Amino acid sequence: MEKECFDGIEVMQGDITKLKVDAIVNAANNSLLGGGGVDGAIHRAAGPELLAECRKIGGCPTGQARITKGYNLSAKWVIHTVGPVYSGKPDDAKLLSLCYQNSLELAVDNKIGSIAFPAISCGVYGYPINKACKIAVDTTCNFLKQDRFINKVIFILFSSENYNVYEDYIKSLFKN
Ligand code: AR6
Repeated sequence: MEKECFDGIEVMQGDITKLKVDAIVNAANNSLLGGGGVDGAIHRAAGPELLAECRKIGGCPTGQARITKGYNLSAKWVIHTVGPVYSGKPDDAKLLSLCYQNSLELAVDNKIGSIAFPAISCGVYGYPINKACKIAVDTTCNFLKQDRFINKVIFILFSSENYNVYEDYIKSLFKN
């Protein structure tokens, strides 16, 4: 992994709803009608207009992404993506990688320069954080190598354990 692709990547611990970035990514479900975890937090912070806009979209397949406005959030946009429920099968990794890829593509299409991701699928959907972290970072790095429009990608982790996993993985890439 080349160092240059990490120039635009930042790892933070905290609450994604508080971030001042162009877009935050929501770990949604196929209905896009809200739920618990980060999805619930984003809908609470954005206000009811977010749910109203999501209703009009009519759902989202796993691995794909949809965009709405951010309403009461500091972020102008919310990109909703649906991660896989972890099953231990090879498709999990493909679908999780697609979540990052499709969210980043949607960001570029909408001229979004800064974007923040939570640990998609790592809560209720049960994806092991070590595996998910590698997919998140590798997919994003490969994307940033090819597309220069996005200048900042933040990975924001709720827990210190998950934050340490991301920090350790990124550090380990530089040792080689
Ligand atoms: N900011 C950043 N990260 C957060 C926040 C927050 N405010 N809140 C939780 N996390 P999860 P999933 C972390 O369960 O596994 C919903 O009900 C959390 O600690 O939110 O993709 C949807 O509607 C965890 O590491 O998403 C779906 O039904 C990570 O975000 C389902 O959950 C993701 O946990 C999606 O499950």
